[in-house]
Amino acid sequence: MSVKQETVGTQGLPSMETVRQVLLEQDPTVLSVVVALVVVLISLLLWKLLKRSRTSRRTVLLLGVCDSGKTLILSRLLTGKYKMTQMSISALSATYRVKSDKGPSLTLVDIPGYESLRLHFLEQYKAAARGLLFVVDSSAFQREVKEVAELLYQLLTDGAVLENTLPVLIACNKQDISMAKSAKLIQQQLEKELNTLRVTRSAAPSTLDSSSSSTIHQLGKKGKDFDFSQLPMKVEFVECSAWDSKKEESDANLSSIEDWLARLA
Ligand SMILES: Nc1nc2c(ncn2[C@@H]2O[C@H](COP(=O)(O)OP(=O)(O)OP(=O)(O)O)[C@@H](O)[C@H]2O)c(=O)[nH]1
Ligand SMILES: [Mg+2]
Repeated sequence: MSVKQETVGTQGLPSMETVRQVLLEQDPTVLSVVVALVVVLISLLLWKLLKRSRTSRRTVLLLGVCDSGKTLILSRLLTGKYKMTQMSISALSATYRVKSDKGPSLTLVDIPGYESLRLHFLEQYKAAARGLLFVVDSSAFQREVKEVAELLYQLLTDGAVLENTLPVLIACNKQDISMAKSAKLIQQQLEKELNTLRVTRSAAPSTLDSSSSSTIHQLGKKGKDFDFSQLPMKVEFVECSAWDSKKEESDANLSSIEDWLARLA
């Protein structure tokens, strides 16, 4: 009776002492092989789980402040055609077949730029996101830099975006307009602005609605001036135009976005 109590734990399982003794009696090489096998199996399982979660997320969110050109870009990507647009008041979702040999499809979701709508739809779609297509009006950038940086800060410190290390493409749109800033200049100014923002944000208490499920995280490396390479996700900058106002036949140049979407899919 007393022997049974020593070898069997409270739940009818072998006690730790018994397991230890059995393991000590084994050949150490057999033991290391078993441990290595268990480690390999667990890693395989985790890798499969991670892969499944990535392949099940096939949505690309088009984000950006009002009037940056998200809806026109979506229309061009889907049909190639120019379309008159109005301020979006709802998210628009469509299937997009990427331009590559395999031709897998993605779901593109155009999130309205208007602030309160944008937050609502972002919460709704972000869990399914595979990547973010962040559209900037390069011709209005000087005027809008603060607003653009605030939205970008919110996205880059979002728990779901960080957890899935979502790739981000910053599409510097409206390059057909002569006043348009280059992608390089936009990147530099955004880095400066985000650097300032993270100082003010970390000093001030959060002003976010407490009902929001978003968790705000640290942006970039502490004690270093911010640059996009410090982020866990890949952030790329490209120039594009969804409309060429200078040409008779309204043309578009969205090949950089199409290439990114093909790589993402
Ligand atoms: N010149 C020029 N105009 C553009 C370009 N892309 C979009 N526009 C114009 O910019 C305006 C706003 O475009 P939308 O696609 O409606 O902008 P949006 O980002 O969807 O705006 P919200 O729905 O308010 O968030 C429209 O008049 C477009 O025709 C471009 O590359 N060049
Ligand atoms: Mg729109």
